[in-house]
Amino acid sequence: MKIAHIIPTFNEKDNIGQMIDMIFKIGRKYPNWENIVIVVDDRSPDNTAEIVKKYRKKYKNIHLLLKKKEGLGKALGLGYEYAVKKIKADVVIPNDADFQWDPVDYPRLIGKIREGFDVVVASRHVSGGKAVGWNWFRKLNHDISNSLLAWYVAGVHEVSDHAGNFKAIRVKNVLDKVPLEKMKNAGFSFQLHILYELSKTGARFTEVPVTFKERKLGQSKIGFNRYYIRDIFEYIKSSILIRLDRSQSFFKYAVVGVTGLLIQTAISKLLISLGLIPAISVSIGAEMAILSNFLMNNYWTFSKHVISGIKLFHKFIQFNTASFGAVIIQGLVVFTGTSLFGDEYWFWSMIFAVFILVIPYSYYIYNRFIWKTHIKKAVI
Ligand SMILES: Nc1nc2c(ncn2[C@@H]2O[C@H](COP(=O)(O)OP(=O)(O)O)[C@@H](O)[C@H]2O)c(=O)[nH]1
Ligand SMILES: [Mg+2]
Repeated sequence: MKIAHIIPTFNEKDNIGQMIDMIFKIGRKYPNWENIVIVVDDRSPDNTAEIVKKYRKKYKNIHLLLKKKEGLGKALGLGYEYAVKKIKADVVIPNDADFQWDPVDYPRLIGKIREGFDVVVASRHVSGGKAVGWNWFRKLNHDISNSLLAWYVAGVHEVSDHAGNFKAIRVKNVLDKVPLEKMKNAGFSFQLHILYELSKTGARFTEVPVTFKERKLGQSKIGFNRYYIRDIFEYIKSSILIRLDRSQSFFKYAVVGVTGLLIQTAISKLLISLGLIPAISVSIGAEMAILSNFLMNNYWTFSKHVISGIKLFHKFIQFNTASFGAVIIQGLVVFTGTSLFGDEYWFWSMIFAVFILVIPYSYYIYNRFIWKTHIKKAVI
């Protein structure tokens, strides 16, 4: 198994040598692993690169990529691309140079890859994981980016720790499907964006608890400077773009709903004009709309989770049952609305029921029970 360790560095001369030694030392215990270290350095003024060049004499499997100062995201993007295209690695493991994520944990991450997971995230937020030595500023910074932005705004729920660098990613059919060259993140929003891109490949995620320690030597790059402010804005922007990308299915679902309503109206009117009684006509119209909604949602809105064969019939029954829930909701709301405000309010009660209750209700049921789009999350 070819494992590419990607270490982005900016002024890490005191750490990088020890980090390289440690990665190879741990790797020696596993004869089937070929470990390769890729250091991506933004031409650090402290000459981190010179140390790496010295280490290249000690170990053959070290690659040094040098570039101008652009930020963590660009460095990681370049490292990932290099690992996939040039090294043709089986697994990629990014890590920081400063030992906050202890490299002794990497065999545990690989263990989960061997169990069949595709993305294994070293996590501070699963039972047994923690961060030590954080001041209020780092805590606030983390809570806003991780909980507020990544979880609630972006809606990335595959993992609970979105901000860290340390993880193991399978390359075949997972990382090699991610359009790395299109990722434009300069700063730490890369971490959230790559998780989202990986989720789109259908990857199986899991988290492994680890302790995030204090930096061994040197200084953190996080602090109030112009890069930090730029990175914060980029993080907010990324979170919103991810949410919009994910809500495409919601937009399609709304189009399907409106089409259904038109079909129901047209069929009901046609049958009434042919002499059928209104109650039966509207019922047939409604059932036709349900059928059209089901088929359009199956082949368009949720096309990535398409249902076919005999299951299609079974799901249609479920779908009809769920639609019946929507009928009940509307009936109850119209009953309450007209009892409170008078019969002439039937229309506004119905509109209220549809937009405030039925649309979210159906969308939830479809995602959760019919097309089961919710993520495959493993319990550890
Ligand atoms: N190449 C490169 N590496 C960076 C840059 N910013 C941070 N790093 C590296 O990314 C890792 C994490 O950065 P660090 O300052 O420790 O961030 P913190 O752990 O959040 O305080 C370290 O190995 C840094 O050297 C950058 O702009 N370019
Ligand atoms: Mg650090």
